[in-house]
Amino acid sequence: MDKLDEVDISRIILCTYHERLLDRLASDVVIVGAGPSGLVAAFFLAKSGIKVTVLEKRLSPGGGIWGGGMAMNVAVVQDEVVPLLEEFGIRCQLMRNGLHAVDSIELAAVLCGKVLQAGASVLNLMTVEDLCLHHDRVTGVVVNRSGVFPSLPVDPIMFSAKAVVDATGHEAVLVQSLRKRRLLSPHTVSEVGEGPMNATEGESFVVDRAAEVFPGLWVSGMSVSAAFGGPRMGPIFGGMLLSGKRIAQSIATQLGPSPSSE
Ligand code: 48H
Repeated sequence: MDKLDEVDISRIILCTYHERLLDRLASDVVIVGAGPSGLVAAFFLAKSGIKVTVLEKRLSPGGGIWGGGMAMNVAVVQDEVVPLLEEFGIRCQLMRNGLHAVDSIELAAVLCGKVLQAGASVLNLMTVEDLCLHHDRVTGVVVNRSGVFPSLPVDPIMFSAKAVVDATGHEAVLVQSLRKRRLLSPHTVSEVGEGPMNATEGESFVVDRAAEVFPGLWVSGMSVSAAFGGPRMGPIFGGMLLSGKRIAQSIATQLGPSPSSE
């Protein structure tokens, strides 16, 4: 093996990463949270030629997928989701009553790979701490390094986008940031957050109600329940995947056929 230059290795990381970071300061769509709904949304947006950047606060993208139910790495999905899994090349096994078992690790790993191959960029260890607003419209997100925020007095930077998706799961971080400033109409959002478990209603809710919650801010996945007061559904993931697909279609329609990025 040839002699390796340790500084070259560091130089490659620095150049590649910072080139990517600079390119991603302006996107068509920023998705906050790389759970099942955020990843599926990113895939379909990127596939239709939209410049999409996913910001994830943890080291590993995948959100709640890895843990399946109660840290048993099996994800359950319903019949309607099988064509979507087939599109990704993810295997599933029919178990009973229209319910299928999927290996959580395969689900998370394949989704991540497909998102990148479709052209989206995923930046991990990025904590979105706030939104940027201009003239009552969300124009981007305020981001700090995970580990830095909130423990050190370091100011964040900003990533701009024409549309921002809150896909942060139960926390609904961006919805909360508007809610606490009383910027969301009590007629459109719930004050109390998600409701008790009802798998059937919860699964339909996150798909049917995935929408723009404030000009420029969209919700998908569990954030939909948290925003509009829908039931939680427990460890079933079909609704999350379909919610991500639905929001991608709605955003693509709003942005138009050939969005331009600066
Ligand atoms: C950057 C952030 C921030 C932040 C959080 O929780 P997720 O898996 O979200 P969904 O909606 O795609 O899927 C929900 C599902 O996993 C689930 O919890 C279900 C079905 N529960 C049912 C029930 O009854 O309990 O992923 C959200 C992602 C995670 O990776 C977070 O780390 C990330 O968002 N995130 N990223 N900045 N401020 N906050």
